[in-house]
Amino acid sequence: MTTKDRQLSVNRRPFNEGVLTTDQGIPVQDTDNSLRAGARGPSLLEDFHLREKIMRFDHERIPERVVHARGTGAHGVFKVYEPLDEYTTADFLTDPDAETPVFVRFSTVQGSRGSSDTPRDVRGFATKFYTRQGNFDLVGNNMPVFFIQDGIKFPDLVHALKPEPQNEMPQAASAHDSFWDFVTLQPETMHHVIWLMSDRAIPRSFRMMQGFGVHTFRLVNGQGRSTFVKFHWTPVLGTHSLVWDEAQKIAGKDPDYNRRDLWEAINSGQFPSWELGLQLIPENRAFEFEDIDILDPTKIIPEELVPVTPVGRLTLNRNPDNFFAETEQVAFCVGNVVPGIDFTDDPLLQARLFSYLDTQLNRFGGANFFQLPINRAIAPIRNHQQDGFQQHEVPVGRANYFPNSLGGDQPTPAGPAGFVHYPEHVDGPKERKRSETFADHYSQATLFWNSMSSWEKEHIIAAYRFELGKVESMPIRVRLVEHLNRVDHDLAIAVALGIGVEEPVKSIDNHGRSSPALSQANSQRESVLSRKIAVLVGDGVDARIVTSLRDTLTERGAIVELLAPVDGTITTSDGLPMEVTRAMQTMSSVLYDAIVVPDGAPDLAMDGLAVNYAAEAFKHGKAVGAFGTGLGLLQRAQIPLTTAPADPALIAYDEWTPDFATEFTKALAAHRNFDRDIDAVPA
Ligand code: HDD
Repeated sequence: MTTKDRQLSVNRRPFNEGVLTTDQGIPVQDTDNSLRAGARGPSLLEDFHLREKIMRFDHERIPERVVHARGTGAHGVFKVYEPLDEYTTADFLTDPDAETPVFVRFSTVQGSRGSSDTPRDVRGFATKFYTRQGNFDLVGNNMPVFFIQDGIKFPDLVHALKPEPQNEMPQAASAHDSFWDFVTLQPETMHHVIWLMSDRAIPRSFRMMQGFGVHTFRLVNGQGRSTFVKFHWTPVLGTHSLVWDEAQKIAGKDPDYNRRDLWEAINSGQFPSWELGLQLIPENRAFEFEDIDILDPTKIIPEELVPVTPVGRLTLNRNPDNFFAETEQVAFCVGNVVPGIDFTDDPLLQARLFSYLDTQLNRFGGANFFQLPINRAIAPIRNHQQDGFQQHEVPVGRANYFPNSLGGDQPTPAGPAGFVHYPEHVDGPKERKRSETFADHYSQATLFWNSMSSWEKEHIIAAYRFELGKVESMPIRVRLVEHLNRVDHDLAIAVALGIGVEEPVKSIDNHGRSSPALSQANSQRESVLSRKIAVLVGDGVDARIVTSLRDTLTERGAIVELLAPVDGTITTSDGLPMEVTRAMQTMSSVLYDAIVVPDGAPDLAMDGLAVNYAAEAFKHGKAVGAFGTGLGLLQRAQIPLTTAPADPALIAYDEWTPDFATEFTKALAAHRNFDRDIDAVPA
């Protein structure tokens, strides 16, 4: 149990215990009938239980977050590997014995609170570290750059991105005119937009996405020396994505897809984990990078220039007890930093320092939201701030000011032991002006494009085509192609071809640089941990083989579900009943990472739904396996069983052998085979 957990336990109240009472603790006689003047008469105003119950219901909602409204969270711990005293005094980064409690909230950006988990969107990755020196909030995203360079453009960006004002459409989608109008008029967005068009925008799982602090921050050590830093979270399970067709279908089949995935993984003890990595840049190297101003949040510092040093491990190990109390009420503020961590002059970061505190006042209706159990620091809070809506504490004493003699002059400022702002020297005229060093908007979009594998490039082209295909204004489409032409000529042509825009004339040469770390094709592909497999079964399958397959995959950490035409049991080849997990109708191939069709139930090949499971899984690049009569189903799904070169994710055996499980595991770990030819498969 962490310190935070112990602190939270004071506020836990079981839902299901004892006698029903009012909010005043008065036992309730009957909660099904209001107090009436006669059984058929009018309700009486004096019915305090009725009034309270309805009043409480009427007031259940608080304003949803203006962005990142849809999200889910979990508790966990962070541990640093080695003391980082050389760079920072932050206690949680210098004491390898310290297990710092954390709460992490993942989110989408555009959609409202009830929207689906899988739109094409940026994902938020916000971490509250409850350190012994107070709360540190690292409020990042799963993409390392941002759309705009100055926070003053944030309202414009968000207005353009969110549903349009005249009809509140489309929900949770960037594929509409106002978004593309804005971004094509604001070319600093081009780098982030190409990330948004990549598969990064449709993560397979929150557990399989990176996180980034985006801005350059500062670490400050005991001698007052500052080092610029960029924060990276790298998922132990690798960085993996869905495909767009799949993401759209999941939005209907299971809008809670990512939320459920996190919840189930934690409940089943498969605790998701990320490594914290730092890119450390000594002050005197800040101007060393050609074309990159470290204060510009639309730029990365490629790992080839500054490597990412792994420094610690985050593990999420406990689901919240209550969604509203914890996940909805958690209030992140970018301004929450601890001694040893400080800000930089990145103009996006500077605006965020205002916005987060301000928005929490709107969400909570007052300044005491820091007292809510989920937001409360584990460090002692002592000051002379007071009163306001919802004061939960009872401050005792009379000296509510400083200095004072009536209270022993306490609490006393800590002096140099407190948070000392880094004494950065600043000098300049007041002016509304952007630095010339922020002027390059294309070369890192090109870097990203160049770093993609061929299938990633195909997915990006398809995404631009999809999005711009929904844009009604032709001039906006044309403008986008003009911008892409400055990123890469071939990309511009490919997109233009798909959206009815004339091929542009080549205007610039691609600089040819790439950064392999940017490609998801280079991510970890060894583990099948928590991968979900649907085994399609029907009457006649061999129980021994199905059980052996299931056991082998389960032992390796995968989750195997047996799906049959109807729920309940099937009759296996030895005439005995075998319990299935669910009926095929209640699920869908898009909710699984892989499909297996075993021998013994040839009738399944005549079941359109079963055939669709296989066809769709194949279309989405997933591992598809079959043996014996199972092959017949793949044939009906028009899956080419005799492709050359062999498809490593198509495991087709004439009969069962234990090798099948081994080969299938390999294919599953590889996540997807996007190199297969899927165009002919109808799904
Ligand atoms: Fe923001 C929420 C991430 C720029 C203003 N933002 C919010 C959340 C995340 C981010 C993850 C959800 C926090 C949660 O789970 O409660 N935002 C970012 C990143 C940015 C960024 C990585 C750029 C690097 N944001 C940004 C700017 C502004 C805001 C420039 C305003 C000037 N963001 C907000 C906000 C939100 C928010 C309006 C809405 C709800 C909240 O803060 O708590 O204040």
